[in-house]
Amino acid sequence: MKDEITREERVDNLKGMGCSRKRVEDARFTQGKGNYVDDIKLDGMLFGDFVRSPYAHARIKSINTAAALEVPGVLAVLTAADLEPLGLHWMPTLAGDKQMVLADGKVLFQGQEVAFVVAEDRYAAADGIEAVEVDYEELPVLVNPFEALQSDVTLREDLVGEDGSIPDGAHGPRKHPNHIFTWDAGDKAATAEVIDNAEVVATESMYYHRTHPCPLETCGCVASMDKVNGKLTLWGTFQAPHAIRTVVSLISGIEEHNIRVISPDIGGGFGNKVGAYPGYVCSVVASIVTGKPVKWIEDRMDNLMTTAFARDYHMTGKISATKDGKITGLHCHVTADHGGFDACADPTKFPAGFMNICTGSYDIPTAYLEVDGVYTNKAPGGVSYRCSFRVTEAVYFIERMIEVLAIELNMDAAELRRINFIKKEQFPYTAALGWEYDSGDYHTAWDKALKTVDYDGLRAEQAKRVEDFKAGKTRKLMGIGLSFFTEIVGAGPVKNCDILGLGMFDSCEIRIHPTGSAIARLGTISQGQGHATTFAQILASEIGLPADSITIEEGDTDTAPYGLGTYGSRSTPVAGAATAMAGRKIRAKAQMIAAYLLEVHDNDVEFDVDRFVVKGAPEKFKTMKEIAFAAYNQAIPGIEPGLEAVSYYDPPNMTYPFGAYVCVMDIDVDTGVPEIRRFYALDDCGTRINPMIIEGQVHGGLTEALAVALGQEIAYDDMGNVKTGTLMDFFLPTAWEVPNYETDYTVTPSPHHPIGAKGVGESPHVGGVPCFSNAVQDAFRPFGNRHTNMPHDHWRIWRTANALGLHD
Ligand code: MCN
Ligand code: CUM
Repeated sequence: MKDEITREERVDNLKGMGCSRKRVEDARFTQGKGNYVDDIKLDGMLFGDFVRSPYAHARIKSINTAAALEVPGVLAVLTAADLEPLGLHWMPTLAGDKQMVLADGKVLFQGQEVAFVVAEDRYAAADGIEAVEVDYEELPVLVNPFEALQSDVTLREDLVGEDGSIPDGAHGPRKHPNHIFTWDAGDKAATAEVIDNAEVVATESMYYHRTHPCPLETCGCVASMDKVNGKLTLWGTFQAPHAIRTVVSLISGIEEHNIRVISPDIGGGFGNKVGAYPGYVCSVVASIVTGKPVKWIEDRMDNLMTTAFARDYHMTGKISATKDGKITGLHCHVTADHGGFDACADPTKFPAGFMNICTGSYDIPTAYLEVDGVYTNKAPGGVSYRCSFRVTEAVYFIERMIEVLAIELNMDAAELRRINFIKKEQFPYTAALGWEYDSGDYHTAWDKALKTVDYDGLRAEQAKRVEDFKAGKTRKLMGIGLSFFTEIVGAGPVKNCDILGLGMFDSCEIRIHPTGSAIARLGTISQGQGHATTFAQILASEIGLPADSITIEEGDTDTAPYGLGTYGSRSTPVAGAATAMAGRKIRAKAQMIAAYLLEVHDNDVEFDVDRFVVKGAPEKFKTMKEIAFAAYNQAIPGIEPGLEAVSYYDPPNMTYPFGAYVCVMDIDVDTGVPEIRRFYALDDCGTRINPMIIEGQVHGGLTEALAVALGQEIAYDDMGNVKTGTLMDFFLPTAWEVPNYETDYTVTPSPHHPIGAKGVGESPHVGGVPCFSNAVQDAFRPFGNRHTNMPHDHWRIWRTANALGLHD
């Protein structure tokens, strides 16, 4: 048989790995045909909403629901007293703590859920909420974790013995009633010794402020209990639908096979939708009580004020080096503000996430990290916002410490990085705090970045600008922001990563249909990352069927294989690997079918793009389409009919993507307005599946980095009032503030991942925040600036200029 088309054309037809295939999801999204939770409308569906606490810390003396129950359309009002007999007034958090579902005796943060009003529609629920009378007695408020650790006000009375004793928490001993855990890594004594005897030491304290990912779609769910069949269906904004099913089963007692959890389209997750919220529990209970479906959807203020915040890390560092800039040791202490309940969503053994990657991209022989978690009167959460489990904090910390050390050494910060990078030949590299970096080539990436932006030219221009400024010729300073980051994503190896005891493997199940098209289902769930597009590309390359003929389905626990969901940029490293492995099982069976059809031995055929060919006789082949059909219509001795496969993949290690970013900024010292002139981002995420999707991820992550570095903050006043609970006060960048990003890449495959891919979803955020911040700080370096805290909004930048005497 003669080919009609060339081999290259056959490759192109697959739209497999490496192709900038257009997003298949966008057909529905761009036409308003997405199906989000709030689009779900069921017969007789009710609406539930919360009475929330106006106080950050108060005792609840009484709740009177009588007037609310009189409001037309209100059907029920749930309080902790109603949930208590069911054992549902508290729920477990993903961090081993427990959290009130509805206020039980007291409230611990502003906006906390106090009562759940169930009504015929959202409007009646709102009227009902107004009519619930709650009598509060205000208590002293603690919003500063350092004060909380000294205070004699106990926030969590449930965690103190009657005799005043302090029982251990989920992560060991606690040293104060408001203390959650101490977690450490590395060699404390050796690090102290190295730093004490070092030629040069730089010390700095920094605060990575509290912020919020603010997805366009807020959190919500619809619970529908079918009492006849005993089946509960729960639609919701879940980044981990299977884990939610298990949690719902464990806390409700409903058997897991009778629970179906569905994540429909999700309008952005960014970690905000990993945890379990009181709204889920109350909706389920309300549906069971009323026998009707119940919907709960947060409004914007609810979302900003109460669901998973990000960061709130107070970090103090010491970094030591030789006179010529070789780093010898690193010490980091963190005071971590977790709010009223420890509801972080880290792997169990890592209460501070992967903060112990804080040695960054550098070969630092000795290091020590210690983290103290603290309760305060703020909303719970802590792991969200493209954070890779606190890697944003870790990278911000080390990239600021490097800059401060460069000042101390009076050295160029790019050069200081270069001489300390882990070298290509050192991989796999075991860091002082324990992680084994799989692969990297930092010098190549750094040199490419610096060359592309003409780093030396920029520094010369900056020096000239300083001269001009001093001579009164300009009021604008120039900052060159540098950052080099190493991420750790793909949680994770079951041996050290679990959430609530569930090992963090992931999965893919493939069914090939007789006509040569397919459906693949995964344990992950896209929230905008384009999985339906990219996972089909992995399969296209693995099994030789066009990506356009492969449906990817996620998010329905009745159909998808068990997986831990999408966060920590784990989908590609874990579920992507499962996809490739399941594809290879398909291919292995296809090989046997092909050999049978071609009447040769299995070993005499080989895979070639979209077919198996007889070795040495390329004109003799069977296409995957033909093989698929044969799997269903031929009786092949020794081979079962059908063509299906499933893979559960436990990754042997995490993946370690990295990148080199440069930001060039002009700052008007009189207005404090920064103008981003250039932003260059080089990312290395190993094998690239879809360059266009990667670029989209990078643009999104950088824009969120800009937001966090330059203005976004969840700020509290001393009374625990959230000062930034609306989009009037909470900065969301628009096209107006966002610069034109230049993206670039190198490719250093992961040696242990079946296709060499590393994650990328969070990289631009992790690397972007220090890059923007360093640009601001660098502009002021010639005038004596060492460190100022984010967010660098216009007011704070102006104050920095003022404090440095630049307005005199
Ligand atoms: N990709 C690729 N080649 C690679 C790596 C990734 O083409 N070498 C593609 C993937 O196939 C996938 C996308 O890039 O389509 C992101 O993949 P990955 O890095 O594996 O991250 P996840 O899919 O696990 O997404 C999670 C990550 C996280 S944790 C946050 S937070 C975040 C982020 O993704 N939330 C997002 N990006 C987001 N983007 C959107 N639009 N919405 C969110 O909520
Ligand atoms: Cu930490 S935000 Mo993402 O892991 O969903």
